[in-house]
Amino acid sequence: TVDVVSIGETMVLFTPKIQGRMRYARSFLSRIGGAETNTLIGLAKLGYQTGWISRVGMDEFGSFILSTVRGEGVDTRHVTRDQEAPTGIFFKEKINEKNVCIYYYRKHSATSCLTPYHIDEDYIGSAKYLYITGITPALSDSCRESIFYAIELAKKHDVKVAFDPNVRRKLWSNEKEARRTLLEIAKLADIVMPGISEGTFLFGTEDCEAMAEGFHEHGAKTVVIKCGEKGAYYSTPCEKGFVESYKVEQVIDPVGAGDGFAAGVLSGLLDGLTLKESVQRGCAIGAIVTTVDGDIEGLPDREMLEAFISPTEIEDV
Ligand code: KDG
Repeated sequence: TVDVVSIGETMVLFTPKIQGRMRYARSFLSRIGGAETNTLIGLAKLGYQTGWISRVGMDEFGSFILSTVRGEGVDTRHVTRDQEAPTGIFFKEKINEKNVCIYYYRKHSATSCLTPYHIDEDYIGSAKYLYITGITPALSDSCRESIFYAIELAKKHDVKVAFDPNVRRKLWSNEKEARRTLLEIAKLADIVMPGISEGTFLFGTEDCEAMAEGFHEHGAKTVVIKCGEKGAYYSTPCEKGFVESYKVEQVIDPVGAGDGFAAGVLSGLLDGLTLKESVQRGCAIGAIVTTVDGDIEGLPDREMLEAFISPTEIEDV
């Protein structure tokens, strides 16, 4: 059995060693990045059993991703390899502190060839949560079908569905289609965790309460809205509230904070914490992740998380 299972694409992430336009970069750091594995790795670091369903190429990048994700403690037995389609890659160009561009090379990638055939009913059925993001249904028709099939299996086996809409405009050819698909998944989810700008994209309002209502009207039971450095708003038919964020000395790289946040919320719920306490844990992990460069490198283990939430004075001896 697994605590949380997820389906999605992980790519090799190349970052130029210099700031500025990438055409002038001559050397790159290579790491991995993928919203779903970021969250699964975050959970694995806290001691949960997690499983990843995906497809990578039969190439060196596929091997790199598999050994990294497996090395972080995530079960990769349900990741298949495509003989023809390559593993996706992407680049993060830092033009200056405020201006970062993402370039995807993932069209027709191995993950976009994922189909419902690659999804194992018993595996999904053995989980406590199925974690979905809005990235996977945007990759291809067969990926979208796979997501709806996995949700159907989760419902059949009483597995809770958690959903982060994770809007990536570059991946959708049509905004209307994006909204329709994401709201359809939200409707089927037990818990929805959008960023505030995603709530605005879906409901055309910047007000957390109004967007939470929008999600509730669409059938989502629990809504948690991430408001960046301000904190997070949570809402169910019985309770609502706002949790302040944790302050950090310096934000180094905010990418991956939302995925860390999801790991925190899900881990809290798995530990039997209240929704508010789980959201507080999400805020803590989101904040920690921003202090380290890279998507997964900043995800804390229990000890680091404890030390961040309740720092103890170190006495001089
Ligand atoms: O949440 C971080 C992700 O956006 C990043 O790792 C890349 O998964 C990714 C994507 O598809 O954009």
